[in-house]
Amino acid sequence: MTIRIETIGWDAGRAEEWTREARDGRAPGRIAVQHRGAYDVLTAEGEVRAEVVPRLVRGAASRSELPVVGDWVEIEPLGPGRAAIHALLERRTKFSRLAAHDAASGVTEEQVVAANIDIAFVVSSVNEDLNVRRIERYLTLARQSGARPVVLLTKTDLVSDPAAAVATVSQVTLDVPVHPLSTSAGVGLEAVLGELGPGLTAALLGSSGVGKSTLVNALVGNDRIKTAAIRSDGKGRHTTTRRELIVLPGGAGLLIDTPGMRELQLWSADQGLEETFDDVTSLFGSCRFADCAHDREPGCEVRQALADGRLTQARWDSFLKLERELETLGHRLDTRAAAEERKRGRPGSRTPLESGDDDLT
Ligand SMILES: Nc1nc2c(ncn2[C@@H]2O[C@H](COP(=O)(O)OP(=O)(O)OP(=O)(O)O)[C@@H](O)[C@H]2O)c(=O)[nH]1
Ligand SMILES: [Mg+2]
Ligand SMILES: [Zn+2]
Repeated sequence: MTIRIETIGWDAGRAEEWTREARDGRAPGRIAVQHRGAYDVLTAEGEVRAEVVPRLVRGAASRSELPVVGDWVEIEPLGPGRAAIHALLERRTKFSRLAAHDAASGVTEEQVVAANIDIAFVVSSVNEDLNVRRIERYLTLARQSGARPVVLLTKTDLVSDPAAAVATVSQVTLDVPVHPLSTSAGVGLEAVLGELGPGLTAALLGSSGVGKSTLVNALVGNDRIKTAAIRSDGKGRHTTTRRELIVLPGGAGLLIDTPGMRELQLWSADQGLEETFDDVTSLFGSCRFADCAHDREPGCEVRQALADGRLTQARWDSFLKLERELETLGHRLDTRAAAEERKRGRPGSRTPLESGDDDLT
């Protein structure tokens, strides 16, 4: 089945990028699913199964330089339904976190969860799982991604006063839109579609069980993706086990469904943190001392804002926590860079790349 390649997100900028290099016999494709060692790739000629050529794997300094869902790649058709991936096109945006296996292994590695997304839907349910601190954490990475963040509050049918939940969340989202919805009741889906558009790609990001796949199915119009109820013993979480790029019917856009992340640890996101906490960081300029630590210094605007209620202690603590996490990550990255510097030149010292995934943390 052939499609217009614009349907899967190709645009004039990509066409221009494509012609900058000689690509005889090659075609553009977009990663839809990553398997162990292979990918499902969408092309104008249909879907193909493709592997990355060894040269590309060898040249990658880390796993984050290999294709992930949403990436545009250069493929060489190898016969019906098969292809080889030769190159990665420029990543315009990427939603990254600290890879989940790191705590155990001591490795500090970026995991690109989704690439080339235009919109980052931060999904949270409004019932007892609602946690504004977690939303701030997601927004920090969503703003850093380069995509436009939008918050979706699901399962409004489960609470008596959804407007109260929207109001609570809106206190920490600043200029980011917040849409309440109930997929079960069919309420709010137009607002989600309104954020999308032809050729635009949105990733659904959020904890397990908040209803990401249920929303995808509702927008696709059938039960494309398996979903499961959360039981009182917690079973029914982590239903989705892979990330998948899905083309919505009628050119409404593209969605990337992701497995719920139990723990979202920050990858480098100084800019994202600053923007997410613009109300906080904008106070710093009014402190009496330029190097104010916002602790006991006289004339501290942060302390003043905490005292007169312009800033809540919880939001200030949340900012400090995320800032410390980024600092720790920065130290780990510095240590890693120094170690790599020492190893440089020694043959065979590069960390071996594994394919496969580790979303289910
Ligand atoms: N009451 C209610 N339940 C919903 C709604 N949307 C989804 N659910 C239910 O929530 C449960 C989890 O939904 P999923 O779509 O599988 O959640 P998910 O976010 O994809 O979860 P993972 O794949 O584990 O990340 C299912 O039982 C859904 O039927 C809603 O709007 N209202
Ligand atoms: Mg799911
Ligand atoms: Zn201060």
